[in-house]
Amino acid sequence: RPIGVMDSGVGGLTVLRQIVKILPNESYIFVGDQANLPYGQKSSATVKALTKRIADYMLTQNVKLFVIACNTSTAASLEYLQQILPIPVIGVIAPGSESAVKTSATGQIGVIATNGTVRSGDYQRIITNLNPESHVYALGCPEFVTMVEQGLAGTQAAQVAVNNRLAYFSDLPIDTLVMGCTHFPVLSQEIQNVVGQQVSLVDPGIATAQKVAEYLNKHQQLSAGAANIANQFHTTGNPAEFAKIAENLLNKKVVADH
Ligand code: DGN
Repeated sequence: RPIGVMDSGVGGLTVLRQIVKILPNESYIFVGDQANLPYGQKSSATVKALTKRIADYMLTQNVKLFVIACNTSTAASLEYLQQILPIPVIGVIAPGSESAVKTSATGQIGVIATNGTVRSGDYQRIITNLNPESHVYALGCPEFVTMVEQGLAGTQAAQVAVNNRLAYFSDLPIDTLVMGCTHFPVLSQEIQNVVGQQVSLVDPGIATAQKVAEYLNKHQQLSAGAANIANQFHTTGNPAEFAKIAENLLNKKVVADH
């Protein structure tokens, strides 16, 4: 049985690539809901309904586990889907928060995300629950999502936009910055360039992948060998454009359909 992974767009592939790295024998079904992107500006109820629709599709595909590889969807729908789905559901915010708390020496933690995720307060709440001494500075960076979807990572224009937005952190004492939107690790070079090497970047996809592996291992649901791998990529947007970005991110040939 495959693992289901969803996002509003290509961002979820940054989580998928971490899963593939540690679970190379698993099959995956990835859904990018690009027709409805960006999720970050929509109401929580709308995001919840969109995520539920994808979860229902995943159930028809008999997935063994559902990964919400989108912070905005995780904030809007994780608890709800965990209650109603017959399969385990793993989101990215708790793993990202745990990893931030482990990474930070000072407890001064920055979070960049969509406005929806910032508004939910989930990172702020989970991080300060884990370490009451910590302080979270959360900033919405919605334009980063568009840049990644347009394939602009690595360009001068992207660096300028990242410089402008992250100037917010220049006077803040953070030692750790959480990339709290799954699109953002695509811009990690640009982000690191602005905040400097003294700030550690956290990619929640890494801890999320570990959580997936731990769950499957514990429940003896790991796939046995590489022989039967069958991966599927679906987008509600343009399959050719999706595949182009996906190939860059995953470093392999990707065929996507609608
Ligand atoms: N990749 C999504 C996230 O992690 O929040 C959001 C992208 C979007 O739809 N704005």
